[in-house]
Amino acid sequence: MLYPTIGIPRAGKGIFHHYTQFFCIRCLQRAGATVEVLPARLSPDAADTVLTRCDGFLFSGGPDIRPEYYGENRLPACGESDPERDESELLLLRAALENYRPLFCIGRGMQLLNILFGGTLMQDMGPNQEYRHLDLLHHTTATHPVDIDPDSLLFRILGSDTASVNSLHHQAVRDVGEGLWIPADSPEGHAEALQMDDHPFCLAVQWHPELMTARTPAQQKLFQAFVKACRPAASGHSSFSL
Ligand SMILES: [Mn+2]
Repeated sequence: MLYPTIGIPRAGKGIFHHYTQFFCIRCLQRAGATVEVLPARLSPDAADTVLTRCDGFLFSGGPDIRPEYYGENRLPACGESDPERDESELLLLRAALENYRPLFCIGRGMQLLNILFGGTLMQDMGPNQEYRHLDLLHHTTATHPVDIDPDSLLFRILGSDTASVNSLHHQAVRDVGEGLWIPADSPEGHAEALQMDDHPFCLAVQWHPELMTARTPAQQKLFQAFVKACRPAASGHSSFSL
């Protein structure tokens, strides 16, 4: 199939989350995908139906995930959550993993992946950062560097062991989920990407490539690689090559 169908759960509340999702959809379409925006509330049966229609899934940015999902009480600095979106997306992400669908997890999506594998988050990174990780004003600009592991999927896609990325997060990975590892980090050592090796294609980044492509065209390569992995002829839903 020339134009794979990629499912993206609807952003739900928050105008900025809709804004970032719009850019995700545009980047996927430019990479040659048909995008299906999925209902924000999915029942298990609806998730099964969606799996038959979609070749891959993109989990986009959004509100803080309920800390109860990683065994913590909510701290005052944790942002408001959308419990229904948390539940729906965890259900769909689990189903997509079990069915070997290619995945692209951005921002909140990366944190969701970590939690699904038993990882935890810092509920708030606090004000004392060497680099400002919540920099909404410069959301289209590369504001902090990341180091990229030469053995990672990210390195294969970007062709470089460094990158400069935007940063729109106040939470970060604390404990990495079992089966995941950190292929890219910030100078202070915060996880800026996650990788799981036991899956056809799972790309997870903390930054927002969808907002960067105008100024930093190389970030569009992430969408191209993902869409390529979603073509059934290329992936067979079981393996892929770049
Ligand atoms: Mn960052």
